[in-house]
Amino acid sequence: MKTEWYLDFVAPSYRPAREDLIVLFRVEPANGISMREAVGRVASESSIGTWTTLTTMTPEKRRLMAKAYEIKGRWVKVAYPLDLFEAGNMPQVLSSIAGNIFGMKAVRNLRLEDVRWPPELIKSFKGPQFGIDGIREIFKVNDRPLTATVPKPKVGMSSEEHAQAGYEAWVGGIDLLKDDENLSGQRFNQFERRAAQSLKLRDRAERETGERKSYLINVTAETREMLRRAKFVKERGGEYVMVDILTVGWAGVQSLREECEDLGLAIHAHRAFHAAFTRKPEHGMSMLAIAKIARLVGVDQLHIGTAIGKLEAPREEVLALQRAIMNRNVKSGRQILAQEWRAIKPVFPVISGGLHPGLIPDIIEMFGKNIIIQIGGGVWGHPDGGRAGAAAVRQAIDAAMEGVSLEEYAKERGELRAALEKWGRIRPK
Ligand code: CAP
Ligand code: MG
Repeated sequence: MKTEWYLDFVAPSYRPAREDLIVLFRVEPANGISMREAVGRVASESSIGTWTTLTTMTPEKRRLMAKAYEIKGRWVKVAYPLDLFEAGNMPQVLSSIAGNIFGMKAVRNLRLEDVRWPPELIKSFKGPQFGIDGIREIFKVNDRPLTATVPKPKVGMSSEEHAQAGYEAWVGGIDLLKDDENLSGQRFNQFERRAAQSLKLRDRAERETGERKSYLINVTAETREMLRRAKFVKERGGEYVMVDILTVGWAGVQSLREECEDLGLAIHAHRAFHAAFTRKPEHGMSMLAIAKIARLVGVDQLHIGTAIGKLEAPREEVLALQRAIMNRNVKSGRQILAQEWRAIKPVFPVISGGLHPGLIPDIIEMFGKNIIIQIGGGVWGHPDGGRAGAAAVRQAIDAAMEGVSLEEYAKERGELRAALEKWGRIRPK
């Protein structure tokens, strides 16, 4: 009597259909388990199977079986029939392709590396409301990176201090004030007070500088509260909400995306928590897969790393992330599946983490100018304060865009000179 049917999910000669969802997995079988047995278990457990044969199976149900169809070393591609998934329901898709399988005894390690999203599923998600062109339209700035800063210390300021820091940074030259990922509505910095006061000073900074300014206010909270906070931001004249996409979860992000469609608010996505499962190449889920989900669900801006800052991110990985969220069509590559994005708009890449003016030319040289550069400590650690730190950031960008060395540019610009004297070109650890 046959007690298991895992190998029924292995179909090396299968050629995926256009409407299949395809996942690229890295699979490390447990001792005593062959690669075929391991990939059969992955395809089975993530589609319709379980540990043993079933009396309830019918030919009709078998058409929902996933198929492991390409095994190369530790890498396998699994094709999933479209009917396995509910259109527009990201949590359900991930409960399937990124659910139980990570805990199976049959695999010592398992990593979900990339997902090729089929056209039918892509159509069921909103994608970014504004995209890069829409964001640049708000600021009327097309010839340089946009800039953002987070007041530091990241939490601890009162609403008044936070708003004042925002004013200093805006008049110093920064485009976007940003809340830190763990700032929401603490007792000493209530959300409504911070929003109201910061947006009032934003208006003043716009009048004084003649430049558009905005505020990425963090609405991260229980979902209904997030929607309430988004409405509050709209009433106060804000253009954005910021959300920690992984700690609120994809259902929360989808609800916020729906609300922001009605309110006409852009979404800035922070990815705090990602390194809990993206950092190890042998187990978990790649930031590439996360970034593509974020684009599908519909954020307008997304942190993707710096390659040279304080947080771990190999240069090639960050560049691949940038292509995945910006390009209309992504070519297949090493551990990357080809992806057509059809009508889904591009997402603005945010380069952030351990940056300061001395690193700006390297960043622009690596990622180009169609990026947002976020600098926290590199502004608020400036010897002459946040306003000077903001000015130094803009001066470093102007130098890079004019092809002039920072040192040359700093001869006539004290704020940049002071930043270079403090940090030079150091790359934080
Ligand atoms: C950067 C930051 C951002 C990180 C997040 C921080 O501050 O505000 O959260 O960039 O990482 O809290 O560290 P600094 P990533 O500019 O002072 O480093 O962008 O890789 O998601
Ligand atoms: Mg932060």
